[in-house]
Amino acid sequence: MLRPILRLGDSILTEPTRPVEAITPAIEALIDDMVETMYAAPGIGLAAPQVGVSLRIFVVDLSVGRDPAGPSVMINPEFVLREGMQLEEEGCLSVPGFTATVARPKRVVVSGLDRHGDTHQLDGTGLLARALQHEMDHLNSCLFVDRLRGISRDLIVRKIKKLSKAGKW
Ligand code: GNR
Ligand code: NI
Repeated sequence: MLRPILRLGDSILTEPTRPVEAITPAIEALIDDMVETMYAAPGIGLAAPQVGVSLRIFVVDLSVGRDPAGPSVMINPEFVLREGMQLEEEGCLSVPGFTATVARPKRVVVSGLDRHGDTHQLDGTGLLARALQHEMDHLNSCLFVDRLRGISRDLIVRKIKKLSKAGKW
């Protein structure tokens, strides 16, 4: 089932997230919905707060469904390693229509549970490192605009406020 993606300004995106205590049928349904919603968007990642659920879960698939290996699911993820720095363009399904250059680690290793409750790690450089860091930020109430320096952040926030006043956000 597709779930609506919340946008910047929705308070759920900035609420603290809770760890998943047990992988119940409801959690499995949530994960299925997150994958379906990510592919439909289309996007390369999606975190639970983006669909209104304050739990520590994200999904990622750089191939947007083309890779037969399927999406990666991370439940209660933690950073194992962050190294280096990259500067690339980035967007977010919760900030549609806007992109900005964001400083991110060059390589990231994240450890968490898969949908069966088994521990697994994702080790990525480039876009995967960027996506992993971006989704971890969502679990910590942080959007890419929060990582921008003053001027470029203010510009995006001002434009969104204007859109919001016009009922177009
Ligand atoms: O689809 C997405 N593309 C993307 C591109 C560069 C850096 C991060 C991302 S994640 C984004 C989907 C999203 O908003 N996930 O939270
Ligand atoms: Ni995002």
